[in-house]
Amino acid sequence: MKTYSLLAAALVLAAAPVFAAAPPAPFGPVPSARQLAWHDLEFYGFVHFTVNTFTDREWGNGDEAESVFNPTDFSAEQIVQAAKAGGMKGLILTCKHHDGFCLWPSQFTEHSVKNSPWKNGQGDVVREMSDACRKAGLKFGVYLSPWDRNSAVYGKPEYLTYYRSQLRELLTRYGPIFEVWFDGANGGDGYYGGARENRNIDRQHYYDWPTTRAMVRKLQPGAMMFSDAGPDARWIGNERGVAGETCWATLNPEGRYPGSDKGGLNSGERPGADWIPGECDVSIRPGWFYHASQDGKVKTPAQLEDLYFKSVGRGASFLLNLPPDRRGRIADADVKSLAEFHRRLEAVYAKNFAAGARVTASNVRGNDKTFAAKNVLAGNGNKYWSTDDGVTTPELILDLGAAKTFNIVSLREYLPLGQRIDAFALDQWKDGQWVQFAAGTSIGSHRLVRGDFVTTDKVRLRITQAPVCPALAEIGLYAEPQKVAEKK
Ligand code: FUL
Repeated sequence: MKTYSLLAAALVLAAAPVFAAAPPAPFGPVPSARQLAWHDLEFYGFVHFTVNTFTDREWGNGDEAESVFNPTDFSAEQIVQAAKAGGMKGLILTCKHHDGFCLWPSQFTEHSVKNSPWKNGQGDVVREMSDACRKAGLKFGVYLSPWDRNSAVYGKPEYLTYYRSQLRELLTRYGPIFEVWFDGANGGDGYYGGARENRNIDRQHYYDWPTTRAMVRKLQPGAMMFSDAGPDARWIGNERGVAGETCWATLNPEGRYPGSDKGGLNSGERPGADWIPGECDVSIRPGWFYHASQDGKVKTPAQLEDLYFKSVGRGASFLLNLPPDRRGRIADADVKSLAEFHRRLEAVYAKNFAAGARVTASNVRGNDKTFAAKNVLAGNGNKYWSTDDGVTTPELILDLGAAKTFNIVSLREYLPLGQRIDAFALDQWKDGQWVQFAAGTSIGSHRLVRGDFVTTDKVRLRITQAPVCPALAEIGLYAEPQKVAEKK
């Protein structure tokens, strides 16, 4: 009787929530809900398309006749399908580039598709692209160049009303927008309604960004705003698509604005006042716009893989540009390379060699299974392994049960609690002892350690530096079949 009641009491106590350890306090700035949703995307595309496609230029002057824009076989479906087959989760369209030509029939200018021969002026590229994206389950985003070399009022206060009116059209007519891209390239010579002169503006103050940002927040609360200064995602500081080997999701936005040249974008800043993760933009070809002369220079699947590991694998996102040609379609070579890149990544992620491993850790927060070491295998991002406060350099061991061969280690922090880990090391069990095979710094949203093949039955992760206890959401072990094949 006594035994039974003791047992019952023990069961009650074990199940009682009063013994559950509290989650760690967040560290530093943490992502907003819109940023968390965006982090999940990881890979999406840019579509650079305008008069430049037909004039063979990268920057139009603003004096291009509307009649120049005349794709012979435009297909939003083809573009979207190419993106989807490549594994992209969304597309951002250059609705207006520096030349000022609008891909939608804006009511605020004559310089748009409505005065082009394409579909007898009845077409709307933004409409077709946003519809096709939605139909295919891709997110849709807009690029609206702040610099406008066509507008007569560019450089004057009236231009801001014009810019915001256009932005309002884009944010209210085409459904949910996942990202608004504010380019920093700005000012200089242009057509400017016939003035043909040089107009330089004060990049920091002219655009009154706070007002524009507030408008975007109001009209599209879910939209990320991208620029050299965030506020939601930042430029990575180069157009090669490469994030810093160390890349923090945090930044000090003070004194930054689109076009500011302040440094620190490639690696982020730690400590940083705000959560402003990096986005790596790069084109699949040398140019942002289509040029037939670059048909032989499409990036190979191996080059795209390299970019993926140097962007997504460093906690940033990968924004790859696919420029439609004069038909208004993505050229075959680009479609093929992108699809093969995707096939290779799928092959990598098809098998996680850590799945089913026995996971132990030097410390588990409050000995509570809510924070158990094995949470790093859950793979759904909602669970994490954490340690007691003050335990900042713990280790975690994966016992794989049998020797496995891999060359990629995937790590993710639990982002709602901030970026907590400064540095880590990875060891393999070899000839009766631990031997280090990799080490790194920032983790954040995703860290992919890609190296030589390792064959072992046990892997150890050591957190070597952290200001607070870690909250780690994932460890995965993968192998690149392509590399195995290439080695043979
Ligand atoms: C730059 C622009 O000047 C390029 O033409 C391109 O749009 C690139 C994505 O951003 O600042």
